[in-house]
Amino acid sequence: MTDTVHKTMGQQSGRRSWAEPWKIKMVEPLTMTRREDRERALTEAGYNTFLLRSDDVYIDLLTDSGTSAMSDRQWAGLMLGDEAYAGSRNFYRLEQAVQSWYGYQYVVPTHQGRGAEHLISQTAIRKGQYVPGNMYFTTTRLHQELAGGIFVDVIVDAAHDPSDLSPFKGDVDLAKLEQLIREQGADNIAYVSLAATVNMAGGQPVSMANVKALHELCRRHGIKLFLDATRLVENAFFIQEREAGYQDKSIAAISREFCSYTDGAWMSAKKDSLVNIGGWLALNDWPLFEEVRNLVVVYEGLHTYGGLAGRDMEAMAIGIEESMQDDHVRSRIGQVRYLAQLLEDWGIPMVMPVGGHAIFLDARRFYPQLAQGEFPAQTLAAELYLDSGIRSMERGVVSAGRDASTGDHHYPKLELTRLTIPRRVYTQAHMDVVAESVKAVFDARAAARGLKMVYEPKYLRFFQARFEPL
Ligand code: P70
Repeated sequence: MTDTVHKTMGQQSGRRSWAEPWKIKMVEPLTMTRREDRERALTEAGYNTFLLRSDDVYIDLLTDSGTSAMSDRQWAGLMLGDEAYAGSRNFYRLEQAVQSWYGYQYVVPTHQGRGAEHLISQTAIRKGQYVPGNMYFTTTRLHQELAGGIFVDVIVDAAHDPSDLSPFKGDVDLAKLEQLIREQGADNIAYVSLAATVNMAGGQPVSMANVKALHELCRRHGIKLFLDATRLVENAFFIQEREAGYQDKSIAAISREFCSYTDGAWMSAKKDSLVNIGGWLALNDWPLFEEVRNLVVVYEGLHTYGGLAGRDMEAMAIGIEESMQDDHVRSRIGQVRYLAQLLEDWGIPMVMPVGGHAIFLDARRFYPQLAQGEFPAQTLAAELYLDSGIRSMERGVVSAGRDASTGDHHYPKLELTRLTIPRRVYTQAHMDVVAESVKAVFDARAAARGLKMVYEPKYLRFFQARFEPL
């Protein structure tokens, strides 16, 4: 054994260690799997990690969505559920939380993020209108397309380059947006769809300067600016860390300022807000909200529960407040960075700078021998699972789907495998195990052969597609 084994990470890198601002009150046993069990499970799942049973998974890094640990206060909140069909007191608590932490005026709950995406897309997009956004997100773009919109990517070019170290790779390229407005006319733009942080780019943040300038540009042309607030507090952390003038502002103040430059937001509360289910849509514009409030009763439920139980709304209201605490966000992103540091030291190719919620392994550089049509990122997710029972998610050509008009695959520049870290769930020792497994798969990279797709569903194919080894 070498000396370093007995040193803490802080000692090894010459600094004081940090630790989580919570302790563990209840534990959930994990399944320890054997290689032959994993081979059988992966074959049954058609080499798609979405089709694995979670009982066959050891460390589950598929997503940070709905997988975080609730606090004792949130669990206590579940007991305060007011399960009235109409006017539940928990709705008013949620409404108040969204109003005070995010600053929007009118709020409807939804069962999760895509419920809110559906409502905003159906009410704010006219058929044939363009919807510019800072890189696509799978469900967001699909709802925009189902409403007759045409998504246009206006993110900065740096976002498509995994080794570009720019601090705000989520920014909108204002020149691209202006060109679209010039070519199509402001009236043919439904709204600008801004995500903070940008999931598919690797959890990259948007700067305050960019949202401010975007707000100004949209105002000049009379175009609305709507925010995907799913991981906004993580975005606020990067602004606090990297943007001049924000070092002494709280995550809560930065988040609130960011929202103030937008006209409304949709939210998957399953991420930042530390709940297992829930979302909302919030707007400042009353006539548009009136339409939303009417449509929600068709698809989600009455406008004071939107597909949720009263107890879910209570847990969400408490989660919103907890998510805005600086110590919480620092330790959440600190854990992601801890894993990133280990991988970086071993020369593992990944998206840099590391974002807020996940490590995105660069499958192109892992497997240069594989063409994109042989699904390198899907292959990497399969190999990681086989090695150690760790579950990750493909974020490459399978996720990108097909072009709605030509029917060809979208071939995204980024071919990534995401190791997503749930909040308040795994320990530093789990991160060590993950890093070692990634290293083992990296060392065996020359042997990878790729996959072929043998079943492809029509919508969001990555969830249910099946593959076989080549
Ligand atoms: C993930 C999850 C969900 C999500 C998101 C952003 C920036 C909206 C939503 C939708 C779950 C997921 C969704 C599609 C494909 C894979 C995984 N992201 N906006 O794991 O919210 O899931 O609550 O409907 O990240 O990244 P919801």
